Amino acid sequence: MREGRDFIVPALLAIVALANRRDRYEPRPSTRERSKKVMRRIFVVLVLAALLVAIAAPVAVAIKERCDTIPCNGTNKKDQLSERKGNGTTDNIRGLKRDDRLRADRYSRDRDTLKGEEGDDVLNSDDGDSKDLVDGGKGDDTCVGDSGDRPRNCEIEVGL
Ligand SMILES: [Ca+2]
Ligand SMILES: [Ca+2]
Ligand SMILES: [Ca+2]
Ligand SMILES: [Ca+2]
Repeated sequence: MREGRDFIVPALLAIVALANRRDRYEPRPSTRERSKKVMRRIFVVLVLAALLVAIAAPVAVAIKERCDTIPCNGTNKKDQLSERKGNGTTDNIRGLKRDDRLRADRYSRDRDTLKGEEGDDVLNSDDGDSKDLVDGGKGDDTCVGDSGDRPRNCEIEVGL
């Protein structure tokens, strides 16, 4: 999607340049022809403006941050979320769709829940305690944790 957008803007600029191009050998147009041309140009500009507005419409952007809420939800893009600060802070993090990285390995003595949901996720509850739940959901998921943490739907389990 992003690659597509990067391509669209230069393409639109090229179209504008073409629309504004003057043929050097063109005979001088009559006033009527000129006003026709101007109208056509205005139309092209309006269409392009509408397209640009559509492209610039807000879309969900993947989240890459430390959570500050419970539950802490990602987006339907590739998110990287880590647990809230502090030992004993219970977290509940969901990646939603796409391939996410969810981390609850920094603080311990808590009861964290990590849910990857759709996509190939990497979940980490390797915080030294054995009270966490890691659930990969659909997809090929990798779960890293402590012996005693509860793995669900993990295709690859490390330390669990
Ligand atoms: Ca936590
Ligand atoms: Ca996601
Ligand atoms: Ca753990
Ligand atoms: Ca998953």
